[in-house]
Amino acid sequence: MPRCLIGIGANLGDRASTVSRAVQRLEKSEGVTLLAQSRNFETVPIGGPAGQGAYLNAAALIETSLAPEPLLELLQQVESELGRQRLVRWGARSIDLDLLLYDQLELATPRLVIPHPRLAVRRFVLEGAAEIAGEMVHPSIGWTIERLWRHLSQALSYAAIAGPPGAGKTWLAEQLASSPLRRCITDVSPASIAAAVQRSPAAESSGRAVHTEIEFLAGRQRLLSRDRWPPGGDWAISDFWFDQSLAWSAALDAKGQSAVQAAWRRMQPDVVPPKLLIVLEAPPGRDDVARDMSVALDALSRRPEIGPVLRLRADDQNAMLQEASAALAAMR
Ligand code: A4P
Ligand code: MG
Repeated sequence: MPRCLIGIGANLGDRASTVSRAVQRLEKSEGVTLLAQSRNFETVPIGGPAGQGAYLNAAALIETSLAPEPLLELLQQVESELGRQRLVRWGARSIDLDLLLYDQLELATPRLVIPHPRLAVRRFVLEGAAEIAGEMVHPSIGWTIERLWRHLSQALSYAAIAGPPGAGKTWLAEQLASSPLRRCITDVSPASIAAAVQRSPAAESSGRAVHTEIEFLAGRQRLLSRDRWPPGGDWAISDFWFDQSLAWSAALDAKGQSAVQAAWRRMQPDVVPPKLLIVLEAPPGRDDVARDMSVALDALSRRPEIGPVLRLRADDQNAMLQEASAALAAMR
């Protein structure tokens, strides 16, 4: 029978009592067996209206004969029995039950997305989940819950933004970095790259386009160098992604592509990898180049070593900023 991981959150009323009543109610439901329940963790509210009380968060592991949609209906039924009201997104609630994982299933319908899209970027979810289901694998990232949890504490607080031209990467990076302890890492300027390529004799032999891409890699390597990474601070956010050259190089011939890949492989060990990769999708109505770029970046972002990825639609800037800000706050 499928094993499912349920996230539990409460920040109104008698939180501990509501959490245990929710778990008892699930346990008694037809087709559900409770396998494990985590401790309760007190957490600061992330996102939503200011002034909310602290949350109690927990996780439960169940085995169930219910299909995903009926299981969601059961969770929502239990939420309403326990007084849940839906007034504003991320608003205070007596109880929130999220379906985090349904075995290895990946599903996206208008009503239900599995794995839960914010699972990998939330300390308040992963703490309880790691306690009872550390060995479960996040099917789209390919990492265990335990590894995702360790990543939150161990990775340097660096977020990279990737996306096609015109998606709003620089705007988003500047907005996210606009609080005191954060910094924005702005991409190398195309003009300085063009000047370097102009001066270089190597550009003649390898070809201007190839050489340009390798100069971009070298400039970004300097910006992201492990050796020069300042200690402490809150997030650093770059308006580029080191690996994006691998997408750009798709337009080159085979020889050019392997030259760019070889340069990427040589420099990559020195580069700080993002703790979070934010991928902006192509805004609607963009040209084919932007769409091809999006497809290539999406494929690169799904490689097994990448870790947590936040995919955002670029057509609503405020929604994009709200999602990304909440993710950065939830990963600290
Ligand atoms: N939905 C889609 N996929 C799922 C899924 N896998 N599990 C749909 C559950 N629901 C899913 O959810 C909105 C709609 O999402 C549902 O109708 C369902 O069809 P909701 O529970 O009605 O509203 P919500 O919870 O306000 O929205 P959302 O986006 O699910 O919020 P989250 O992501 O659950 O975040 N801070 C702390 N410290 N602790 C928390 O627990 N929780 C939230 C809510 C924000 N900040 C928090 C906490
Ligand atoms: Mg919810």
